[in-house]
Amino acid sequence: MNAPVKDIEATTVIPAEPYPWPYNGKLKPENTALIIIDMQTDFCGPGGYVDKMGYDLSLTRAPIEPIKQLLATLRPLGYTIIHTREGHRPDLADLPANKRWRSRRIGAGIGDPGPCGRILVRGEPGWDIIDELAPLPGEVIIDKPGKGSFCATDLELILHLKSIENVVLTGITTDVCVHTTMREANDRGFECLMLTDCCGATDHRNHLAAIEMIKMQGGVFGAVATSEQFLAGVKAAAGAV
Ligand code: C5J
Repeated sequence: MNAPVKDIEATTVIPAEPYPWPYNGKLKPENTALIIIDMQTDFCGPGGYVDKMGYDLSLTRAPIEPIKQLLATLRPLGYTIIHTREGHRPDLADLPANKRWRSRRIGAGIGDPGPCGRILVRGEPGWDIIDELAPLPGEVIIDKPGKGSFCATDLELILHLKSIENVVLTGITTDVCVHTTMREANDRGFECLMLTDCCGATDHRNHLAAIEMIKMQGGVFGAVATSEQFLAGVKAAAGAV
């Protein structure tokens, strides 16, 4: 009788900070999801919510090209791709009064008419994901009323049903929706990686600060890397199977 063969599982890690990611070396298309957060006209297009608030759109548009490159590699390899959209029901039943009040105070009232339709309202032109990063048929889209992608959505259920363990975070804005989602995912036991060049904030100092926060305490919410570092790991993992 032949002796049993020990299964040696291939491991791949990304040279991320503050530790090589993922912690267990298990980076595979079957257990890893890319989440692209809120790449909507309202957050990075002319006439949208962020534009109306007077912020520099070049900061929130910076991740478009790097995310496109990421998709070009991950889609054919079979990684799970998830898109999110922040927005509210047309009757605003899911819009907290204080969120509306604060936005109106600075001249960009959520639910009010703007150049791209009603601001942050589902179904309006400004709420759409930008054409450059449009979801493909079959990719998951999560509609969320808040900053975190787990609050009042079925994201956690979907990740579990797809046996996802690793979550790669991209999109806008680094310090708000991306950070909140990373914190939520980390608390739920997902192994998180933020890709720094695939995120952007309305203030570059906040983008940098949000990255630093992740690196504290040995990686308090996970780790950070560039898309170049991540894609090198993905390609190595693909060669290892
Ligand atoms: C914000 C977001 N900043 N997608 N939303 O209101 O980060």
